[in-house]
Amino acid sequence: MAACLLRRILPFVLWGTAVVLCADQHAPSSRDLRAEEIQTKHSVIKRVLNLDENVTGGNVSEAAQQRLLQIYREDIHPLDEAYHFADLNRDAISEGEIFAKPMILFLGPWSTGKSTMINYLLGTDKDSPSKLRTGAEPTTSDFTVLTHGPNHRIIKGIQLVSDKTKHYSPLQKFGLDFLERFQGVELPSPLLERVTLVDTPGIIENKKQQTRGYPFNDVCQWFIDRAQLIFLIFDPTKLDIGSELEVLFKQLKGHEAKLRLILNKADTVTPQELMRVYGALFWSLAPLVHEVEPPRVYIGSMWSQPYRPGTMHSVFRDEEISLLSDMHQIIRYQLEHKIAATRRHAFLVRLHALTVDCYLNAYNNNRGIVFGDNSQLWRDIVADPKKYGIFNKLRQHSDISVHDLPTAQMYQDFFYLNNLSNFKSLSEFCSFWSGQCAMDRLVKAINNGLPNLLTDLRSGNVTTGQCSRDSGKC
Ligand SMILES: Nc1nc2c(ncn2[C@@H]2O[C@H](COP(=O)(O)OP(=O)(O)O)[C@@H](O)[C@H]2O)c(=O)[nH]1
Ligand SMILES: [Mg+2]
Repeated sequence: MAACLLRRILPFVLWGTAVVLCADQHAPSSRDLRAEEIQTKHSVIKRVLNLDENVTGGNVSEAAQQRLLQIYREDIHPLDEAYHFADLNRDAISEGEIFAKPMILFLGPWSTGKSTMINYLLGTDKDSPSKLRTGAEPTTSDFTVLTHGPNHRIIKGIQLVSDKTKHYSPLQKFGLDFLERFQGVELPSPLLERVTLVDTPGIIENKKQQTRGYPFNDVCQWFIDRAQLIFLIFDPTKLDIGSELEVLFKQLKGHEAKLRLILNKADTVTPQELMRVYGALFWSLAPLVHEVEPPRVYIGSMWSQPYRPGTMHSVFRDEEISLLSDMHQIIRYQLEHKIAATRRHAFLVRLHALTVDCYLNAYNNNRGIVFGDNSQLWRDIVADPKKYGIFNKLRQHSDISVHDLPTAQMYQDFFYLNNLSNFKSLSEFCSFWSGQCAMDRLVKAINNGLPNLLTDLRSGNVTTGQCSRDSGKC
């Protein structure tokens, strides 16, 4: 009887044991699952940002880059240099900056996951020597510029600002204390072949600016003006918006198009809490962001860890893909952005050259005897340009908006640095032989050269060595 029973049960027992053994062999451990999830997260970054593709943009973009450089050097730079545009302190950008890789700036309160997110994007979160320091306490006290290089290398701020091949020399004006807190990190990375990332010290609301030893907000402004994309990162458990952040919001005015808000570490709260925080974030931001269309807010957990159970995995995943696509657009359309930035620069250089010319004309038309001391007259013009109709003359140009006009204060500062005798009037920048003037070339670059380059780039119609359509030069 017992033998019969055993014969009947045995196949089931053996089958059951086999299933258990098989399951043991093939079921991935929770560690494997975590590793797999992390790997998937990294492969999504690679796929969406196209990091496996060759980085050179092909013939069209190289030819377009050359044409842009030609327009910049021949049509824009001569007046930029002659009228010391850089001293005006009005969004002055150098050739190096125009042709640099797009910059992505990470801003926000401390411990919101800025450095962790950079490590995650670069894949330096494990034991890489290039890993940025992270932690629950305020860990980042430096502005760190991450760029591509053949090997891991740390470059001190003082070295960065004196390197002519880079374009950080204007940062010198923020003083030695700042340079102590400024550094570059070079590392081989396919992402850094495409963009430059800038990590910043967190905003600490209870800390006075002066205790930093340098003008933190002014330094942020320098980077804000130059970044192509700004990630302002928040932590859902610490949404206090204090005075330092308020100042930052004011500084972001006019740059809303490149601003993205990230509600990071969203895995630290429950879905209900997250919804409440999302609403609160918008509420706090409303008076600070002066745009009809509010900036895009991404929600997620941008780090190399699996999503926490019980949190909104699929939402985080989709949000992360959208954010990466946003970054990819910046990389893909960088030449278009460069052309637009160059055109804006050209426009400001023109406005500046016309303004200085108006000051010069006002001086020449009002001065008395040829060899007399006219320094009082000059001081009067600089102190009260309205009396001499300087800005009214600029308004006579139909293509200059009143909203773009400079202020008298800007030119008081400018002429404090620059003597009148530094400048020649615009009429002196005309060729005796061809009759062509530098201002005509600048206007042609703004109205024809740069817009045509954009059109040709979009239609894939740019070739190397091609004559610039307007200047007729090769
Ligand atoms: N739960 C969770 N913690 C995170 C996330 N991102 C970063 N952290 C942690 O938050 C802390 C602060 O991160 P850190 O990158 O130093 O913040 P930073 O001061 O903004 O650069 C660190 O302990 C990180 O491990 C995330 O998405 N989820
Ligand atoms: Mg940090």
